[in-house]
Amino acid sequence: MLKEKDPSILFSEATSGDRRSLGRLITMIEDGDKQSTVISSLAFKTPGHSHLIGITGAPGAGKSTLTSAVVSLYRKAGKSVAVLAIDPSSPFSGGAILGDRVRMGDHVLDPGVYVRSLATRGELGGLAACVPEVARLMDSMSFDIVIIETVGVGQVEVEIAALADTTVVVVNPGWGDAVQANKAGLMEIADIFVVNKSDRPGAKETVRDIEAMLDMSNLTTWRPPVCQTVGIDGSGAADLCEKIQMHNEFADESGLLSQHRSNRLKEEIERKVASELFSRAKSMMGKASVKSLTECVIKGELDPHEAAIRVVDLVLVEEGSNGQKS
Ligand SMILES: Nc1nc2c(ncn2[C@@H]2O[C@H](COP(=O)(O)OP(=O)(O)O)[C@@H](O)[C@H]2O)c(=O)[nH]1
Ligand SMILES: [Mg+2]
Repeated sequence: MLKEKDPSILFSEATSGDRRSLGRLITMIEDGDKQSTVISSLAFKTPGHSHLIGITGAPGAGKSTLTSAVVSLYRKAGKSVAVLAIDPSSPFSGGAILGDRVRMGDHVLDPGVYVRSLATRGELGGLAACVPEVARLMDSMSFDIVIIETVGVGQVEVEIAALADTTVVVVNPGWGDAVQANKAGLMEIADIFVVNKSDRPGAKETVRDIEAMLDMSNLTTWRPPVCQTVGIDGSGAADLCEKIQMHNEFADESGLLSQHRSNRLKEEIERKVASELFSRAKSMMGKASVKSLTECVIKGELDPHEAAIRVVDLVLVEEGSNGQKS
């Protein structure tokens, strides 16, 4: 077993470019390690200037392929890039997803690129809570660009995708895809649409469908542009990068970016409060006072909701008395 190092030592090693230390820090955040609060606070105190880009869409839409193409362009422009791939189906924890490793193959040896997959281990809610922290760690490591690739199905994934400064929604040619994206709630979070696999028939029609959907929605400020790309040969990737840049500048100048970031912080606190309370309440379940409440519910003397309220009250009372002691 590797002895865990002090997170502040790992942090300074990671800052000076040690990728193993960076990897270990991420694992600690992923695992909800006790030390992760130290990492969070170090990262928070060392802000960088990253532009956080979310790339989302159905499995197989070409997100990883497109990400790789976009990374090449950023590298040509001299920007450092971190890619966080979130794959709910990945059986691996901490390692790179095999397919993505292949698609990101051109970049593995490039010191200006860091690719890491975040595994969910069945607990997507937990992941939603740790993604902002990992993204902030990447920011404090001074990456210019941080890309989060996530599958755009399911509420939590859509939530993760919406964490980004700029959210790119990837669809494929075919009417069904735009409709699916709409149903999954991706229309609302998209800052930019991409019709990838535009080498296939029906791309123009899909662009038109998306434009029609946009015409029908009440857009107030930014109208998401619709790009066409071919991930496998990189066509359209430069146009996508340009649109991403345009969105970033627009969001920055209009105040949308700082408003979005403030909302994100607020949501992050809410999520943390919920998970803190949950774990504290859970640790109370074994206590005699809670056991007797459970007994009352089983006997039919108390309903489960009332019992739950009393458990929460007990947690808060306990916190209060702890506070007085210290
Ligand atoms: N024809 C075609 N195939 C593509 C394109 N982009 C990606 N693919 C292929 O689609 C498959 C899924 O791509 P991947 O990037 O793994 O999708 P992800 O699941 O969204 O990350 C792979 O076999 C890619 O080679 C494209 O523009 N055109
Ligand atoms: Mg992928």
